[in-house]
Parts: sequence; C-alpha cells; structure tokens
Amino acid sequence: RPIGIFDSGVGGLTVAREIMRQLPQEQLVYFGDTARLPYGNKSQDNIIRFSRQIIRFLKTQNVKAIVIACNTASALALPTVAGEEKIPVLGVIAAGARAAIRETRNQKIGVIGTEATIQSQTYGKAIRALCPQAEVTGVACPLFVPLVEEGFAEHAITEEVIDIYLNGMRQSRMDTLILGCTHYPLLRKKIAEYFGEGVHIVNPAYEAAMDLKAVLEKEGLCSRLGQKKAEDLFYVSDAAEKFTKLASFILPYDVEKT
Ligand code: DGN
Repeated sequence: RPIGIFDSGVGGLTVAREIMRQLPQEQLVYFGDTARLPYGNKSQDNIIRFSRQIIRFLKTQNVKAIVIACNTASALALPTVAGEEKIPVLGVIAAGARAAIRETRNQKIGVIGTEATIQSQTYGKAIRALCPQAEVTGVACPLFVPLVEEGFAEHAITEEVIDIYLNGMRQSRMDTLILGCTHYPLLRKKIAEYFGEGVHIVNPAYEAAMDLKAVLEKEGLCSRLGQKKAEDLFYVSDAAEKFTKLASFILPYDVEKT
C-alpha cells in the first residue's frame, strides 16, 4: 500500500523528495491542491475542510499513512483531522520543532512561514512544550511562495525580499532558523548566505520523513526492500502543466502528465 502525501500545491514535493530519499521502497501518492492554493491566507475552517476532502481522496487510493506536507495545514488542521482517522496522519511541525531544539545552543529560535502558520504560533507552542525556556520569533514571508513558483529562486529580487523580511531577525541573537513552509527549502542557499555561518537552518521535511519511517516501523507497515515498487502518482486539482514543470525542478526525476 502507498503513502499519501498532500500540500496546497507543488511545494510539498520538498517533503516527498525527503521521503523518497529515506524510504526508497515506498510508493507515494501525492495530491497538490493547486486550484485552491495558497492556503497561507485562508481561515482555519477552510483549511480543515480542504484537508478532510483530500484525506478522503487519498483513502480511495488505499494509502496506509498520510503525511501533511503543508506547514499551514499541519499547523491548523492536523490536530483535528489526525484524530478522525484510523491510519497514521503526520505533519511537519513537531518534526521541525524537535530538530530546532536539538540544534540551538542559545535557545533563540526563528521561524519563517505563511501568515497563517506564523499567526497560529504552532511552532512556538511545539518548541516550548519541549524546551520551556526557548525564545521563538516568527516572521511571515508571504512573497517567498510566489517567488519560488515563478522561478525566481535564484534571482536578485529574491535577495531584496529576503532582506526586507528578515533584516530584523538577522540583527537578533537567534542561532537557529526553521524553514516553516514547504517552498522555503528551495530558497535555502540564499537564506543561509543571508544569515551567514552563525545560524543553523532547519528543514522540517528531513525530520518529518524520519518520523514517518519510525511510525511505519512501529506499526509494521514498511514495504519490503528489494520488492519492485509501483510508480509514484501525482494528482493536482488544477494547472497540471505548471505542476509538472516545477516538479521536475524539485524531484530527482521528471513527472509526466498523463
Ligand atoms: N504549502 C504551504 C505551507 O507550507 O505553508 C505554502 C504554500 C501556500 O499555500 N501558501
């Protein structure tokens, strides 16, 4: 049985990519809700409704576990929807929080994400649950998503936008920064250069794939290594052409439109 994974669009492929690396024997069924993206400025009610609909669809694909790759949906919908399902449903926030705690030396942690993720303070709560003395500062960077989607990840304009959003954070004593949005790992190089060596960058996707592996092992749900796996499947609610183009940029292989 495959693993289900969903996101508001193409960004969740940064999480799919990590799962492919760490669990190469598992087949993935990915759903990108490109018709209703971005989720970052939607209400919690709607994000829960969208997540329920997508989970229903993924279950028709007979998935054995679901990963909510989208930070916004992980922040706002996971606590509600996970309790409604019999199969494991995982998000990316707890994973990112844990990694940040492990990396920080001074307990000053920055989080960047969509408006909704930052406003929900879900990362801050997850971090302080593990380390009550941690200081967490969040900054919403809503322009990063369209910059990546439009192919401007390497463009000078992105450096300007990084400076506008993150100048205050760079002046602070924070030593760890969580990339709390699916698209931001694609800006990792530029963000890391901006902060310089003193700041450790955390990509929750890496840790989320490790969580998935642990859950599959615990529940006895792992596919056997060496078995020929079925092809990964990608579904979108709109604009498949654009999705395939961006997907080929993020994934280690080309996604074909059928
Ligand atoms: N996938 C969303 C997230 O990780 O928060 C970002 C894209 C969006 O819907 N704004």
